[in-house]
Amino acid sequence: MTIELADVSVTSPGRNFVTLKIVTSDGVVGWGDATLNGRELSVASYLRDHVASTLIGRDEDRIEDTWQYLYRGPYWRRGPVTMAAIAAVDMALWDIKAKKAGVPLYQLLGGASRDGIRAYCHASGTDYAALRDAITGYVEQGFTAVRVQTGVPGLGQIYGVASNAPGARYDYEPAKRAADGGAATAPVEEVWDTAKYRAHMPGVFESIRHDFGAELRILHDGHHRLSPIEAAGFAKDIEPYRLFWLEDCTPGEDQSALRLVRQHSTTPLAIGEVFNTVYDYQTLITERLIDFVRSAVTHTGGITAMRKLLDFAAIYGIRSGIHGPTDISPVGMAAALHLDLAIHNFGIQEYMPHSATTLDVFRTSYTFDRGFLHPGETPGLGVELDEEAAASFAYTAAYLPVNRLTDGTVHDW
Ligand code: CS2
Ligand code: MG
Repeated sequence: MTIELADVSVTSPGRNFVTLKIVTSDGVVGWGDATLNGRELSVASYLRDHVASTLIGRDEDRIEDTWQYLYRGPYWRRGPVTMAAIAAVDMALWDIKAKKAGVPLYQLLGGASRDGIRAYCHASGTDYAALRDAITGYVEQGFTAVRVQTGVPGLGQIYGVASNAPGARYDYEPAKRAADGGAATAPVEEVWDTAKYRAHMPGVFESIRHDFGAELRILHDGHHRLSPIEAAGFAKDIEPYRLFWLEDCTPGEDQSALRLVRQHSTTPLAIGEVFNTVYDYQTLITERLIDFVRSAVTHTGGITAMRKLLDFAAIYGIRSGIHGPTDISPVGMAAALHLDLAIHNFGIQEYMPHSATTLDVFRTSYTFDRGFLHPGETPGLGVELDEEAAASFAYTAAYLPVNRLTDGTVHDW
C-alpha cells in the first residue's frame, strides 16, 4: 500500500491547531499534530507547499526511512518549523501502522511499562490565597504533582498565571487574539523584574510545604527568565523546599549555563520545551546537567525522534517530562501518552486539559483518573479529527506575549 493523500487543516476551536491527515491507498487514515503556537501558518505552508506532494506514492510502513528523507533530504536542518512538520508526518505514519496492526500505538513501542501515567497539573493564582485554593482543588481531584505559578507583588499580569476572573482557567496561557476576539496584529507586552520574583518565590514555596506537607510533588517554571548566575542563586535559595523540578531556569540554547546552576544546587532541573532535536541536549545529557527532558513530541520530530532522545537520556539516568500544554493538540498529547506508557525512564507528564470546544473537534480516547492518564486501547493514537466540526472554526491570528524589563529592555520569557 502507499500514501494517497496528505492534507493539512488549520482549525481554531478556542485556539489554533495545525493537523496533518495522511490517507493510504486502502483508506487507512493517520493524524499528526503540527501546531507551533503563534507561528501556525508557517508549518502549514511547509507541509502543504514542500512536503505533501513528496509523500504521495511512498510506502506508509517505511517510517524511519520517511523520517530520514524529510530530515536529511532537504539539506536545511532542525528548527521548530521543520521539526514540527516532520513530527506531524511521523505521528500520522505511526497512527496508520498501529491502526493496521489493530493495536494501540504503545504496543508497537514495546508495550506498557506501567499501569498509569502520573500527571502534573497547572495551579496558579495572582496571590497566595488564590494559588492555595487552586492547589487544594487539584489535590482533591487526585493530583500528586502540581506546577505552581503565582503573581509577584509590584508586577502586573505574568504569563502562565491565571487571573482570578471566572472562566479564566482555560485562558491563562493563551496566544492572545485581539481584544474583541478577532485576529491579533501584534503580541501583547508584559513587564518583568527578576529581583522582585526572587524576593517573593521562596516564601511561596515555604507556604506550600507548610500547607500541603512534605509529599506533594511541587514543580515550577522559570520560563527562561533568569541569567545563569541568577538561576544558580535561585535554585540554591529554594533547595529547602525540595521541588520535583525547576523548569527552564535559563534560556535553553546556552547549554553550558546549566553547569553553573548545577555547581550550586541540587534542585532538580528540567528543560527543553523550545528544543527540537537531540543535539540541543547533547551537552545537557552527557554531562548530566538536567534531570528531565521537556521536549514536545510535536516540536521534536515526532515519535521516532523522541524515542531515540529518551533512550539516549535513559543511559544517563535522565527521565522524561514531556511537554503537554494546550497548544499541543490532542493528537500530539496522545503521541506523548503512548511514549510515556512504553518507555522505562518515564518521569512525569504535563497535563493541561483542553477546553470542551477543542475536545468537540478532536475526539480522544485517552483518560484521566485520580492523577493518572492512560492513552486508552483504541487502535492507533486514539484521536480522530472531526473535519466537519473543525471547518467551522477559522484560523484567527494570535500571538504569545513579548516580555520587557521595567526599563523597557526586551527580555527572555
Ligand atoms: C509552558 C508552556 O507548559 C509549559 O511548561 O512553558 O505552556 C509554554 O508557555 C507554551 O507551550 C508556549 O506555547
Ligand atoms: Mg514550560
